[in-house]
Parts: sequence; structure tokens; C-alpha cells
Amino acid sequence: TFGMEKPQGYSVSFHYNPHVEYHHFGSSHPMKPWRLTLTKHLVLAYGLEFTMDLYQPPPATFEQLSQFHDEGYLEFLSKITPQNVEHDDPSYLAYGFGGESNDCPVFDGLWNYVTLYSNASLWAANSLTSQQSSIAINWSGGLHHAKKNMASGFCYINDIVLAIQQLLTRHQRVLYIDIDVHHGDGVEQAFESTDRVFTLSYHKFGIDKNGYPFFPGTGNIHEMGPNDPSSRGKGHTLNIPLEDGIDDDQYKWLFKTITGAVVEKYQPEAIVLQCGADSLGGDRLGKFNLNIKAHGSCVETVKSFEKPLLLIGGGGYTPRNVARTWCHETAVCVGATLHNNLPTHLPYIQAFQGDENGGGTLYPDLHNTKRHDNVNSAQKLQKLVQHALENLRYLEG
Ligand code: V1P
Ligand code: CA
Ligand code: ZN
Repeated sequence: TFGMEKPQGYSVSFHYNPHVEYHHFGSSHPMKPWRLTLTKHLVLAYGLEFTMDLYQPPPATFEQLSQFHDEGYLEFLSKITPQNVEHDDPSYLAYGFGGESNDCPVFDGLWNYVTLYSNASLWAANSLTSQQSSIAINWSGGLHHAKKNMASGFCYINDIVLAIQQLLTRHQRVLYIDIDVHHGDGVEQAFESTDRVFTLSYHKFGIDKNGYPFFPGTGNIHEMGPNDPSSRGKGHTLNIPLEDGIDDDQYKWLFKTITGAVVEKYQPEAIVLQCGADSLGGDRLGKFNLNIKAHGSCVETVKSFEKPLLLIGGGGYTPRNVARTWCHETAVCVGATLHNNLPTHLPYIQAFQGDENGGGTLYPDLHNTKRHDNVNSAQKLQKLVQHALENLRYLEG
């Protein structure tokens, strides 16, 4: 139950600084902060702002970020600009910048961008630990690949790790769940040696026809944390590797079965749910076939556990569908049902017209819009659940 010391009922808080929107990774880069502009306008057009406490967090300080990140890395990140970048500087590559794919470009206002999304997660976590809210939301965060001294996969600062550290000041056990199509490797690694955080990630895992692993290439079912049997973190990691094209019913069943078993066994005192929207059908980078309501059913499932809940964003590369999903999930949190027809006064409504099916609506049919064949057989998924439940036996000590 919520708020034992300060009974005040159930409340949802929304943590967002719109200045994140003004940042650009570069024209051909799939990460578009613009998706957050669309999300904000949808949330406002449906009137959801009247059902939540709204906060506009200022940028995080260097010191706040140094709770997880190395100071050398933060010094570098805080000083680098497109004007002063030296591409042959060894620390530039060592810190995860550049490289052939240029996943983590140096762009104008980079430090401002990372400190804004990070503090929104910290404020959200704080509103839970101070019992101001039952559910706290930051759609601008969820950057799960960042390491303590390295940027990776569009992520520079790991706001999730920082937020979990904040939750650990009050809660003994925190469960981290990650439904982004990519493996939540940065969060997993940060807490691999503690039993106070359990990390659970659902993701695509496998090698494509050209022999390249799906990013970041980790997260097989057998990866369960440190091999060292004396490590406290042993068994507090669970990875659910999936194949292309998983559909709504399979994902919902898998999520409910496995997440339910983890909650039952681990008994977390708080939950963090990373809601990366690149697991939707039609995503520019993702390979799954989920519809918005199936993605949102994960939020419903987690909400039903009635623990302090931090909801954060993550990936999502078809901006109109990212906005639809996060608006729907905001509504799930406050218990609202939204009309399928988009409000006519919605700014940028033209951004929601370009769909194969269901332009102008909140819930278009996304199933197989990019035609990824479903290669997840019922048999394979059964086996996966069996493996997952076996892995949970390590929690019995
Ligand atoms: O696959 C890679 C590179 C190739 N190197 C060996 C690694 N990078 C991916 C990164 C995906 C990051 C996902 C982030 C998140 O989990 C959280 C925010 O969603 C990549 C891909 C791809 N298709 O996987 N980078 C790019 N595409 C890319 C494309 C255009 C411009 C820059 C990067
Ligand atoms: Ca994931
Ligand atoms: Zn992702």
C-alpha cells in the first residue's frame, strides 16, 4: 500500500523539461528528440496534464552525475563541442564517441541535453522516495546503454542507474524491467554485483543474415550475472532473448508469466519500468510486431503490483508511434481511457496522418507494418519460460 506515513491517496507525477526537444543528433541519426515534442502535445491534447503533478526539473549537476559516472568521463562530456572535438584524441574513442556507426555523436548542447533528461529521472525517483507520488514518469529518460566511463548506443548518461541509486536510499530491493527491443546492458552491468537490484530485460537477440549481432549483442538467456558464486548479484539478472516478429499475444503472455514470477520471488519494494517504444511494429530499428495496447499492457501489469513505480522512456524510432504509445501509457497510469480519434485541436496533427492503416487515430494497426515474419514458435517460447523459471531458482540461495 502507498503512503503509510503520509496517507494522501494515489497520484501520478510527470517530470519533463521541454528544452530537451531543441537538441539534434544529426539529420540521418534515428534518435529524434522531436518524438518528445509529439508526446507532449498528445498528452496535452487529451487533457492528461490535469490528472498529474507536473514538474520541470532544471539540469542535473556534475556532482549528481558523479554518483555513477567517472569524473574523467564527465569532464570530457561536459567540455566537448562540435567546434573543439578532436577525432584522433584517444579518449574520444575510449569514451565511446565516433567509430564507424557514430552512434553517439557530439552535437550542440550535448551536456545540456544529458543533464536535462538525467535530472528528470532523479526528480521522478525522488518523488517516489519522498512519497509525493505513486507513479512517476519521465519519457525523456531511459538511456540504458551508458556505462560509467563510456557512451554507447545513443546513451551518454545512464539516468536509470542514477534513479535506481536514489530509490535504494529508501527501498531494500528494486526491480528493473526493460521492454525496449534492445538489451538493457548498462543497467545490468551497473548492478551486477548487488542483490538489491534485480534486472529483467526482454529484447531481440541474434545474428542477422550478414552475420552482424543485433545491438548490443548481449543478453542471452544464460547470462545471469557474475559467474563468481560468492557474488551477491548471482541470479539477480534475467534476460529474455526473442526473435523477429513477436506478436501481441505471445509478448503479453511471456511478460505476464515471467514478470509475475520475478515479482513473486524477489518481492521488490519499488519497480522501474523502461518503456522503450522500439519494440512496436513498424519501428525504424526494431524487429518486433507489437501494437500500442500490447506494449501498454506491460504497464498495466506492472501497475497492478501496486509498488512505487518509475516509468521511463528509452528507444523508439518511428516518432508518431513513440508519442502514441507514451501518451497511452500515461493514460494507463492515471486510469483514463482515450478516444481513438485524435483530438482535432492537436498541434502537428499532420505528423499522425502518414500511417498505412489508421492515420489520424491513436491506435493504428501496427502489426507487421514492416513485415517481419514471426519466427518465435510457441514451442521456443515455452522453453524460454521454462529456462527463465529455472534461472529464478538461484534466488532461493
Ligand atoms: O549496431 C550498431 C553499431 C554497429 N557497431 C558495431 C555497433 N549500433 C546501433 C545502435 C542502436 C542503439 C539503440 C538504443 C536504444 O536501446 C536506447 C536508446 O534504443 C545502431 C543502429 C541499428 N540499426 O541497430 N546505430 C544505428 N543504427 C545508426 C543509424 C544511423 C545513424 C547512426 C546510428
Ligand atoms: Ca529490453
Ligand atoms: Zn532500443
